[in-house]
Amino acid sequence: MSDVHLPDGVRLDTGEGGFERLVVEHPVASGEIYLYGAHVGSWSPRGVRPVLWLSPSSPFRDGRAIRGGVPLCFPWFGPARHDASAPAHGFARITPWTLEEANASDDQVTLVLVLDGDRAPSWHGGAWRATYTVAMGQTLRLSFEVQNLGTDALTFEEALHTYYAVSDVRMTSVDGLAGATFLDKAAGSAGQVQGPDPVRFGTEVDRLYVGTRAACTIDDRGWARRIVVEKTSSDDTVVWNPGPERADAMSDIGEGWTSMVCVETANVGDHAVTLPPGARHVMAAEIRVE
Ligand code: TA6
Repeated sequence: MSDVHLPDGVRLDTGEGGFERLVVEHPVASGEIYLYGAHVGSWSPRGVRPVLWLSPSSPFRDGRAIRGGVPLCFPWFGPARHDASAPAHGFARITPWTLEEANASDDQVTLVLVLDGDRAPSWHGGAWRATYTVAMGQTLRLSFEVQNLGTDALTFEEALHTYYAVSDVRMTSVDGLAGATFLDKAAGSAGQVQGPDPVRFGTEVDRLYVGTRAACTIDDRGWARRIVVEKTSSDDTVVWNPGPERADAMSDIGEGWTSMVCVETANVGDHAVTLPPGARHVMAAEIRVE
């Protein structure tokens, strides 16, 4: 158990799978964050239906990533290039984090979680520190900082692999990427350019939009709501929905593919971050519902 003082509106309890979780019940918002993976599991501004999708069949087991919410991908995205046996999307999402600070104001609850290099000493000699600040209010602010504590340069990839809840993905589109170049992982092709139309769904969509800092809007016609995702210090955006066939092969998604879409704030591939010794980098996303 953490010895950090918890303000009114925040409690620590045991969630799914026996994992420790911070529960936020505040006049402006409610939500939860698992210490395992510093995983934001839910967030709802007061009076608004849940903004994030969390799979009802998610595993809550050591070594497995929670399916849904906001998996934090770090220090690599997708399969590790240096070691085929290393966990996909990095170890941060399957490692317990430590609560460092918890504050509440009239407008929001702010929780700061840290992951120190000694939790994964084989990577960069453990000479690094990650700090994740989650502010829940009318908006959700996710701020991910990495600090290089070593004497060599530190290179990493990162993504806030956010799963949004939608009425039906087939009645949902994503705006904001017109003109951006993308790598289409589902089709296995690179160098395509998004036309003026928004991204639409129905079959598998797995796209890495490169070199875009634009805000995206998830336009959900079924629930008549728009979710706006603004970001800072992020050069890439990933858009993912597995579609029916791929989802069918994923026990923790299945029919759920119609209820979710991922729009991810990222720095990956050519936009991996390199930090000189002593430097730090902060990538952030700000999410609101209109
Ligand atoms: O962000 C898209 C993606 O990299 C897809 O390729 C898909 O595999 C998805 O993430 C989920 O990955 P996971 O390791 O959580 O099953």
